[in-house]
Amino acid sequence: MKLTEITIRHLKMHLKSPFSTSFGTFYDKEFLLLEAKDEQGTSGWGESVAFVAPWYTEETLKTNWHMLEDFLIPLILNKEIQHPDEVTPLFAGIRKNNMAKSAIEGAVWDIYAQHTNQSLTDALGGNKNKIEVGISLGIQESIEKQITVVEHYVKEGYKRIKVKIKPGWDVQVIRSLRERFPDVAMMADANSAYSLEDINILKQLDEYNLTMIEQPLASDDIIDHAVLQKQIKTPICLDESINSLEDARKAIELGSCGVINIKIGRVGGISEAKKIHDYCAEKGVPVWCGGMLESGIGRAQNIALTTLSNFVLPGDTAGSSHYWEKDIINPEVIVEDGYIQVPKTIGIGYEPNMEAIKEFTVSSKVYK
Ligand code: OSB
Ligand code: MG
Repeated sequence: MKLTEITIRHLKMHLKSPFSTSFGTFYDKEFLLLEAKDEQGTSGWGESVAFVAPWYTEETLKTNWHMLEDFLIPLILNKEIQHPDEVTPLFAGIRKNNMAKSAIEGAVWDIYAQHTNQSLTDALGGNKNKIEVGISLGIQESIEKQITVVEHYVKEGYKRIKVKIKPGWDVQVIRSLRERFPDVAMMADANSAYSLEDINILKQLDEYNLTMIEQPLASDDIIDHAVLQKQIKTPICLDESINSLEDARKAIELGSCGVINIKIGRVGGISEAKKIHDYCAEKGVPVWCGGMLESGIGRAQNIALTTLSNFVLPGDTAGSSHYWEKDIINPEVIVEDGYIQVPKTIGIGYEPNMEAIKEFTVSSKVYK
């Protein structure tokens, strides 16, 4: 295939309820949606998961647009591509900017799946008909409210509950939740809010039978996480620290984590995500698919990725209606009893809803 035209759209979608983390609160999701067309007129879709502000990683919506327009699109337009695995090497001369790269690579995977007449799941070698789903819940204004919110999603059947923690909103919250929900699979995500100076807090969290503690320490650290992992029995899950297969290899060799959260955008695309998955499988390290409050396009890719066999823990791939009044795909992603049925149709398994996409588009530009 050859990409002959790429459209970047800036979308703004309102979140049904605000989402609060240790680094800030989201009220809306603004992101870049990318549509690539090849010489046969096949459209493939990709989503950049970069946020408006550099809170989670250094990438933002605007830096992504800059990278796409000035570097990545010129590198890929009209280049002959046999397989999506060729996209990452094509971008190798551009450092980092993984979320921008991933938006194009995802669209290439979509076109590739369509050209080879298969679902993205089959194109990736996935082998599940349904996937288990967990949910990530933001920080609430009181412990009572947090308990009420968790209870709602436990009742909906989500297979694992993740709560966000930050200094001052940690041990007491987890203790209260554990007392109320003694048997629920539960985990905490700190989004890098602690340091080794807080080891006493982290050791207290170790007492509540959490499935894992996600990214307690600095976003670029694997050394201190290794020190911490030796002192707590709860597996550490790395999110922000893992941006490539190389990062995963080093973290596992150092003993910095027992679990890895794989996000397609953070690692630069589906091919790299698959490589990390394969490496972790070989090393006996379980993985799961994280979320970035994606629209249906990114969510569809997450679902396909999760069908790979070492995605043994429930991901943060909640249903469309948890986030939005209306998603930008048809049908929307539905979670029932904590499962998503994996679509078998050709491509990403969901149709872009052009009307909804138009409604949420703030600006757009076509490159050819
Ligand atoms: O750390 O996993 C995270 C959302 C935004 C930024 C970072 C994270 C998250 C989530 C939400 O936890 C997962 C989701 O529901 O998409
Ligand atoms: Mg996280």
